Amino acid sequence: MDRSVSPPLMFSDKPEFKALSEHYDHIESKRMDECFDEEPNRFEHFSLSAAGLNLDYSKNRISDETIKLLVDLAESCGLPSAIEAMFMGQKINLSENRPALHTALRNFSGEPVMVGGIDVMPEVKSTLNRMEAFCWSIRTQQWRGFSNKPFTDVVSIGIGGSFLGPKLASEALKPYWSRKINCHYLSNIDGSDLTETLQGLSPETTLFIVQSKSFGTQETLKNATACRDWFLDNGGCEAELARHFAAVTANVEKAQSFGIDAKNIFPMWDWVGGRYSLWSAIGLPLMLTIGFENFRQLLQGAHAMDEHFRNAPLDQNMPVLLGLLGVWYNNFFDAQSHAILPYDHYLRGLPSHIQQLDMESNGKSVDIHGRPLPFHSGPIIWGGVGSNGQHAYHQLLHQGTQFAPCDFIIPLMSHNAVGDFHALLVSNCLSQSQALMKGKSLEQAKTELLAQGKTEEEISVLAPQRAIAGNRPSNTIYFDKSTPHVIGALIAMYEHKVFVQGQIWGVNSFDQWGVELGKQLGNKVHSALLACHDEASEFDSSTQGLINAFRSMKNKL
Ligand code: G6Q
Repeated sequence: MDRSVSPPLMFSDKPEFKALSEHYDHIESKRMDECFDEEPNRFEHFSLSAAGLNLDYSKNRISDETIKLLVDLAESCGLPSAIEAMFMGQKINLSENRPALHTALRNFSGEPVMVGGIDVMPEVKSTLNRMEAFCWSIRTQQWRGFSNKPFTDVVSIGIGGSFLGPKLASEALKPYWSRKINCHYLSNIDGSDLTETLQGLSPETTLFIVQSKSFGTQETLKNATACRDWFLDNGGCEAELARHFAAVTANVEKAQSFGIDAKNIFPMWDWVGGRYSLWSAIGLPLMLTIGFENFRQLLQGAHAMDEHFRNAPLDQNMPVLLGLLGVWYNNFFDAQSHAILPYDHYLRGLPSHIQQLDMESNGKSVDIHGRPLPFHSGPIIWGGVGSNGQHAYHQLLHQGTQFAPCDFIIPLMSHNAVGDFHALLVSNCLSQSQALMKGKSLEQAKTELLAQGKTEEEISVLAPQRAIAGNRPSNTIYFDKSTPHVIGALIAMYEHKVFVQGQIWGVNSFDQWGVELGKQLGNKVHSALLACHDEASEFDSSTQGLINAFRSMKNKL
């Protein structure tokens, strides 16, 4: 960044923001159901397909003018050149002085990607080849456990970005699992997670993959050590550790000093952020269960979305439109959260992954020039699988004082055709977005109550409680089936949506200083919990009081 040039205007100081604010005043009172009445082809008009995904964004509080003004805003915030800078490997992660190049991990274009004058693609490809060979030897049972039995279980040990993406993709692609290899994820520093994960596994047939970019994360190292102890205590021996432990890390030295054989260590690069690392060797446990070809399909789906994001005009660009719609609600309608609602059992992990991706990337209150933001940046991301959510938190979506735009996500075909189940699931999904949009008028509520024989007095109290305002926006993302290609495209689409928003708000979407602070503080409290005697406290009275409570319980055991 050239510090001699004064920083650009923040997005809220730009004339394009002012134009949108004025437009908001006109459109705010407009009802979407009226728009649908007035525009018979609104669905086709506000629909888009890319990389095997379809987006219906017609149930949004928008007109053509809204999209035009949002695109003007994106242009004035330099989005097109920022997209190019990311793909070209420029150091867009300014606070850590490095590129953010997850797109290189799924780059099938044949084009080089230069970092510091060196093409990273040969190393990316050779790592993928190594992963393929590793995967092949395990899946064809050439590589076996210490008692010569084939591997039946893989335990992935990692947390945060080294956990949520692979876990989501493993669950999403369960129909593609080889029946011979099960995949388990161990993340939390919680003896219960460890115990439950190892329950029923045999050291003879279990492969552990320690997944840590830094190889310095407390939870992961503790779990890895516990798994190694379990292996050694249950028939394994030091000499056989190399057969049963692999690692994915940027810190090869630390992995080796942990005891992992150099030939079983797969690289990570500093230009891949944890939450963007599914596409790297961090995807190894997934590859072991779904096979190399399906993993490649996942990468290709993501690459197809990358190509779309890089080349489509902004007003026909899926991640751009989703990002801009998010900005529209966040900064003009004052929505402070966004719900991710997959109607697919296999996609139940999607809200957690998108939550990390979005909140860790754009949960920032200072821009890349160090200026405090006078507006809201990343929203709270939450959600869960439908239709379960309909019987729970959807109430707030329909009638709460909080306003949360939603993404409904649904495959048109199920992997498990059971009677008319899928039609029922789809009908729940479609009727929810319809209900959010249309609501139920006070008049309708009154008519219903009248038909039930209620008195005027009762109706005046009950009808407002039963009326549903509607006009609540949602996107519907639908596709033929949850295939590896589609899942790759879907995850990449959200990655790029987050990038678009970060660019508009002017924040660095690729650092995470708050998460780093948590890692440092945890170690100090841990030492205090284990101390045998009181030392001068460096903690506030609440933290010290809680430490004391733990220690006195420990002393009673
Ligand atoms: C992701 C974050 C964070 C990270 C974990 C694990 O973008 O930086 O979630 O992935 O803290 O870190 P390691 O992979 O270094 O163990």
